[in-house]
Amino acid sequence: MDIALYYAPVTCALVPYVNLTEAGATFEARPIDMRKGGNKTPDYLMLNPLHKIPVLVVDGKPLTENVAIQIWIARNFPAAKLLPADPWQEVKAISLLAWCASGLHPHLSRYNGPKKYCDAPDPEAAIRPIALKMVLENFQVAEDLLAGRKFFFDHYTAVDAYFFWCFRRALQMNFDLEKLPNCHRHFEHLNARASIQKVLAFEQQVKTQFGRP
Ligand SMILES: N[C@@H](CCC(=O)N[C@@H](CS)C(=O)NCC(=O)O)C(=O)O
Repeated sequence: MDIALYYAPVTCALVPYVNLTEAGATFEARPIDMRKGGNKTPDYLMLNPLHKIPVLVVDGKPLTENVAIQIWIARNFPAAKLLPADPWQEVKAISLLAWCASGLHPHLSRYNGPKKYCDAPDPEAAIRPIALKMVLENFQVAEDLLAGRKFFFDHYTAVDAYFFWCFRRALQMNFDLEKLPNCHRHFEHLNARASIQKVLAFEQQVKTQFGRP
């Protein structure tokens, strides 16, 4: 099986990179420089007409959307237990993956790029406080789920990497997250994991390659 992952630094492509690594999969990460429009070239648009990263290409066939990508990895590398074995717990995990993708990520995107969502004179002032409120409301759900727990489920699952990425983006945007000790603990614990350290090293390598600090 030939697996390629289209990846860009800082983006949610971190999640499949981590889970492919957790799965022990052999894959080629193909870095895309979004600042130079690498996700809008004709070749990339053939893979994903919506110019989003990540795309997973399996034996030449592109798969978009992080939720589907994580499920594909979990199904094809069952030994890694990236989703819980119990059927109910499995769909609960898929529910949390979908929540990261459609509940959390869009609010982070709105905070990060308000101009894309608002044509009022001062988009940052109009959008950011609302987006921040929505992110914090969502993080509170995670805070409750993570109370007294190392992971969202009994062991590491794909959900942990996805939530790690969401929380990392919020930290990078300097949100005040002081009132979320369980999320912080989860973040620090994940941060020490070998798969996360591997993607962070790769991210730095790609940034250097792209001439960024
Ligand atoms: N729903 C998509 C969202 C992916 C997404 O928004 N990716 C961002 C980076 S984190 C992106 O590629 N943005 C560039 C663009 O929209 O042109 C998924 O879950 O895979």
